[in-house]
Amino acid sequence: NFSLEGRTYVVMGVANKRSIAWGIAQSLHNAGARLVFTYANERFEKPVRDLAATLDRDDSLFYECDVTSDEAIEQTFENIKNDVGVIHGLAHCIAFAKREELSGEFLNTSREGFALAQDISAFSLAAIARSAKDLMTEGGSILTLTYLGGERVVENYNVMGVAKASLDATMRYLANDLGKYGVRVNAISAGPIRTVSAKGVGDFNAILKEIEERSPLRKPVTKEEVGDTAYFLMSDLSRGVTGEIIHVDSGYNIMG
Ligand code: 0WD
Repeated sequence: NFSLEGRTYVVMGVANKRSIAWGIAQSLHNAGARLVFTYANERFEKPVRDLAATLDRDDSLFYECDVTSDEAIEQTFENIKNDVGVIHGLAHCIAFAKREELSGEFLNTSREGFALAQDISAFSLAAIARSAKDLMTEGGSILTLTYLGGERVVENYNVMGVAKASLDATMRYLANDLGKYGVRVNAISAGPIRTVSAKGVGDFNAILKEIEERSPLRKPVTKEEVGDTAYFLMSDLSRGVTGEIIHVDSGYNIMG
């Protein structure tokens, strides 16, 4: 049975309807899951609640969680535990880098910008996993979103590429730590999708065009395609998969 009925999943990082996190939320919802949303600050509360209201069920829950704060993370999962008890998975769809460091040369990255990108985009997964694991008493699946720029040099991706490399390694170490609790940890490496975060990356249009011209499928991926792979990773269909990066990128990563 690969329905997610009777299960609860936390989705972190919905900013608006274009967010990849929203594509994931929709796929999990369509599979029958109950959803718990977290957002960075009160600015996102209404947009997230309005989006969730378009789903045909009304038991979603909402929490503010700025992942730069250990206290906020601990408190959020304490609250989720009190309100729902058990969770079956979590999607970490969060990243941040200073806009001025997402173009030009990586060489110009500042100490502070480097640390900030690592903190929000990579360390947060470890901090969240530590708190979320206590709610995954029936086993679980943790999923993060990464990008090819962590495996190779992608023009302009710079400090975020280094943060994604760190996120990928964080994901693997967590997979090893949490496997004994029946918790799997994986990443989806998504192809470029036009979102608020993507707009911060220099010459994003050129990256998209390259996918259209050179990827095996000759078209950019959609957040719905990423969402359906997320559903697979959250379901028991993927029960033998952990520590893995699945590329949902129209096959672009195989091209030389
Ligand atoms: O092409 C793309 N869009 C790709 C994105 C390709 C491959 C991977 N990804 C990754 C991103 O790096 C990120 O990890 O997917 C993830 C989701 O990104 P997205 O859907 O492209 O972007 P967006 O809709 O902007 O959501 C990212 C959200 C933030 O939105 P804002 O507008 O605030 O930047 O990350 C959240 C926030 O909701 N976020 C935080 N959440 C909690 N605490 C924090 C924070 N401190 N900072 C950012």
